[in-house]
Amino acid sequence: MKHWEEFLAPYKQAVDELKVKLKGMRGQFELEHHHSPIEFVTGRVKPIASILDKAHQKGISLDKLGSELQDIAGLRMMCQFVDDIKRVVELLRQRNDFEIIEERDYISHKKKSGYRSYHVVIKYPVQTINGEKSILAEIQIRTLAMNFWATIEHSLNYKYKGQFPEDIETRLQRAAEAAFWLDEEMSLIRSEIKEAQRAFLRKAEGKEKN
Ligand code: 0O2
Ligand code: 0O2
Repeated sequence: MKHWEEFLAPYKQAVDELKVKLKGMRGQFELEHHHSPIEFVTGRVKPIASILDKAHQKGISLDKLGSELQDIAGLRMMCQFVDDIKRVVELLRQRNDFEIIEERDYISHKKKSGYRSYHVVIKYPVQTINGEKSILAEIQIRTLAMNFWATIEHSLNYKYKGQFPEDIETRLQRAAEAAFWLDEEMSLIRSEIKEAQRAFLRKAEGKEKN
C-alpha cells in the first residue's frame, strides 16, 4: 500500500496542479469578458482497482504502468459548443508547461459505443524533492452533451460490465444520436446564445456598479 502511495503521489500532484492551471484558463476568459470555451474542469487520479483492471485487460505489466497506462492522471474539460473544443485544443498546443504526445479524435471518428470526445495525452513534469519526474496525463475535452451521455453510459457500463442488454444498447445508441443532434442544434443557435450571454454580463456589470 505504501508502494502505491509513493507511485501515485506525482500523479496526484499533477492532477492538482493541472486543475488549477486549466481552471485558470477559464478565469482569464472571464476577466477579458470573452465567451469562455471552457465551461468547467474536473480531474481525478485513477483508483488503484481500476488501474489493476485496465492493466490486466491490456496486458500491461505492473513495472510498465507509468509508460503504458496514459490515464492514471485524468483531466476533463467541458465546453458548451463543439467549436469550443478545437479552440481549447489549440490553447493546449500553445502551452509550454507540458508536451503533447498524442491526440485522439473521437469526435470526427466516434467510438462504436457512440462515445465522442477529444483526447490529448500529455507528458507533464512534476517537481519533487528528488528532482523532476515526468508523468503521462490524459485530458478529455468534450461538450456538455457528450459529457452527459458518457457519464450515464459509464455508470451503466459499471453495472452491466460492458455486456448491455440489447434494448439498453439500442437506447444508448439513440441517446448518443440525440446528444449529437443537441450539439448540432446548439451550434446553429450559438450566435444568439452568445449575444444573450453578453447582454447578461453587461447587465450584471451594471448592477455591480450601482
Ligand atoms: P465552482 O465554484 O463550482 O466553479 P474540485 O476538487 O472540487 O475542484 P473535482 O473533484 O475534480 O474538482 O471535480 P468535481 O468536484 O466533480 O467538479 C469540479 C468542478 O466542476 C466543481 O467546481 C463543480 O462545481 C464543477 N461541475 C461539476 N459538474 C458540473 C456541471 O455539470 N456543470 C457545471 N457548470 N459545473 C460542474 P469548483 O471548481 O468546485 O468550483
Ligand atoms: P475511467 O477513469 O473509468 O473513465 P481503452 O482501451 O478504450 O479503454 P485507451 O486506448 O487507453 O482506452 O484510451 P482511450 O480510448 O482514448 O480512453 C479511454 C477513456 O476514454 C476511458 O477511460 C473513458 O474515460 C473514456 N472512454 C472511452 N471509450 C468510452 C466509452 O465507450 N464510454 C465512456 N463512457 N467512456 C469512454 P476508462 O479506462 O474507462 O477510465
